[in-house]
Amino acid sequence: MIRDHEVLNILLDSVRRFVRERLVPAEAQVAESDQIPEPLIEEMKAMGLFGLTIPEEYGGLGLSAEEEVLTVFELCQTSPAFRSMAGTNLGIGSQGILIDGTQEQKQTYLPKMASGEYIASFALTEPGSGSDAASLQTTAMRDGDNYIINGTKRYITNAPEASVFTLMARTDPGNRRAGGISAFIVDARSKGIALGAVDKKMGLKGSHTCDVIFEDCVVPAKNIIGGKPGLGFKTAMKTLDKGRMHIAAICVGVAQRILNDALKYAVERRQFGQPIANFQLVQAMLADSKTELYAARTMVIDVARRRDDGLEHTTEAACAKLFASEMCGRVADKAIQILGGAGYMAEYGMERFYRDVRILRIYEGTSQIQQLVIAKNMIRDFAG
Ligand code: COS
Repeated sequence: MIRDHEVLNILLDSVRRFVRERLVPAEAQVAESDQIPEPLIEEMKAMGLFGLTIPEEYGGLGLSAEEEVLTVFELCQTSPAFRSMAGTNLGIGSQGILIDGTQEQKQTYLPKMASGEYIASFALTEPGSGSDAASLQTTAMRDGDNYIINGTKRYITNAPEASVFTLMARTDPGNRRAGGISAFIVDARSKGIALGAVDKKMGLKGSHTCDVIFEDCVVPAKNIIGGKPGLGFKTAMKTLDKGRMHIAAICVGVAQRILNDALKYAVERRQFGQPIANFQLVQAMLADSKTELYAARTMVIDVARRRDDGLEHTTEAACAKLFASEMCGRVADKAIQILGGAGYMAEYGMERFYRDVRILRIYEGTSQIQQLVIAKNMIRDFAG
């Protein structure tokens, strides 16, 4: 749903310009230093990029899902590390509170996330619990008006920068599956929280992950999202429905940038006395990439419209994430092939994209988890 085309176009134009003039020139430096320069982060905050998805009443831009994905397409015409800096505030870090939080929780946390004053992180994955999220072992034991948290969370995006965690922990030790899990809002400065070393990753330099270790960390009981224990797994799953649509939009944006660069190279690079874009085997790679990119873009917009219309979209979000992330990997692979030797060399930047996009098929649910979600829902719907 696009509420006002004119207003949206102004936003899209300014994001496009910011990406072209400020972020693209900084890509190599960010990859080299593994750090996004502070002035760029401040500019992102000032543009409202940390609050795109947070409603206006809490200080955000309150974009509809369709407006959000169109904005993400633009924001991701550069290294996806930049989006990642704001990404947990836009998605998995804030959405649990937005979807299931109490009015007081929303009022306390969302304005600070929208402005970027707080960086929010989503702490679900553990050393022993990844795809099987319901098996998580971090415990939260009731103690008067508090809960005492113990356990380790792993690969937590933006944890080194986080002010607040949306944490999933087991409040009912007698229930080893989903129903025993609650979601908490945890202040990152709480006693009993330690951070592991920043992970050394294959790509996405400038975006940081690390372990978060909870040792007798005291969290007020009023910080359970929604106020009721036992609903945390569902909050996490609803958050991931939104997150998967968002990741699919990233895939479309980055794939578009990769394909633009590959096309430019193919038109400019000459071999056998002519541009390599004249050769049909190169054209086939360009055309196949364009076709599946268009298909993914169409899927993402459809999921967003379903979400805006209040329709069920768990299956469609999983389909879009599955297709778009696999598409992005294929487009990056073909782009390396089109660039040939240059594609393999760091100075051209394409090998960086190739490494960066690999995570898109893994986080917020691997491709195999998306397949499971899709098939499970198909079978459930068939049974009526
Ligand atoms: N929205 C609302 N509720 C949902 C839901 C959704 N999208 N998906 C599941 N639920 C509910 C189910 O309805 C069920 O509720 P009831 O017990 O009341 O029936 C409950 O949650 C448990 O669901 P289910 O039995 O399907 O859970 P499973 O343990 O089988 O796990 C998968 C489901 C595999 C899909 C889940 O663990 C998952 O998404 N894993 C990947 C985790 C992930 O993406 N990690 C990345 C971390 S962020 S980088």
